Amino acid sequence: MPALSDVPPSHPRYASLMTREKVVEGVERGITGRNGLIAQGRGEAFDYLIGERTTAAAAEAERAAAAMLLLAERPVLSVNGNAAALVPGEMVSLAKRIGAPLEVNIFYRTEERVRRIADHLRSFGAEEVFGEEPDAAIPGLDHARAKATRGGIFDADVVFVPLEDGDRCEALVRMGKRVITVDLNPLSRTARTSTVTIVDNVVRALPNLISLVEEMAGWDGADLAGILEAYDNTAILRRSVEEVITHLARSFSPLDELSPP
Ligand code: PTJ
Repeated sequence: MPALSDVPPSHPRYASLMTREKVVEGVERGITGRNGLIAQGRGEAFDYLIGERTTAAAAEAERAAAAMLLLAERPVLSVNGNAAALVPGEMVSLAKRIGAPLEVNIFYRTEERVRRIADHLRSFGAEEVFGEEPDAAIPGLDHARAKATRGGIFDADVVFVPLEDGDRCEALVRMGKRVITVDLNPLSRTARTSTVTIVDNVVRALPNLISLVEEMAGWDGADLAGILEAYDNTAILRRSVEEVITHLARSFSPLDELSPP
């Protein structure tokens, strides 16, 4: 495969190749786990199925997520190896806009990788990064995966956790937290367990969320609460699956033309 610099921006798969390259770079820098490459591959496949765009259902979930983050009393943004490789500056920027800390919270935990991710976030201007000295455990998870920090995820009322594992997502919800996730697979356990599921690529979802939070920052609390009252995550997931079906049906006709008589 050619180096990224050899791929012209006009290449039809340029954005997707750039994203892939960032995850590879994350692995080389010890920020992203090797399993992150597999997760990215799965994500790419689902992104292809939705047409590599923010669907109407995802846009609605992003609006609900922005409202939930703005209404939260103790929001925390969780960062794993893939988010750190793909959207480090955006995570820091979103954290600043809503006055939330970040917490490094990784599935395949090594202390070295936690430290590298935290340093990486600080290099993008993050002021408050938890995760290097966990002092609490999320009930119902094994030791390494349970690690959390008081004042961070452990005490949060709303946790924004892109690309989360299903077990941990369920454990956070059991603790009474509202969980916002970004997951391109609308059928995953994480997608079905979360309070708000954004079925979008994290590289599109974060800039969208930043714009929405900026737009909605001055809104009345009652208007933000109204968005959440009207929000139905199961309906959003159903619509996300329908978007895949519609997109596939539309893409199928050119294949028909190619097939031999
Ligand atoms: O850094 P760590 O140790 O915390 O590990 C992070 C990964 C993501 C490797 C770990 O949590 C994991 O194994 O996740 P899964 O179970 O593979 O789930 C990842 C989910 O994220 C899958 O449903 C993918 O479709 C989805 N996904 C992958 N890339 C993206 C994505 N969703 C949104 N944007 C992406 N770029």
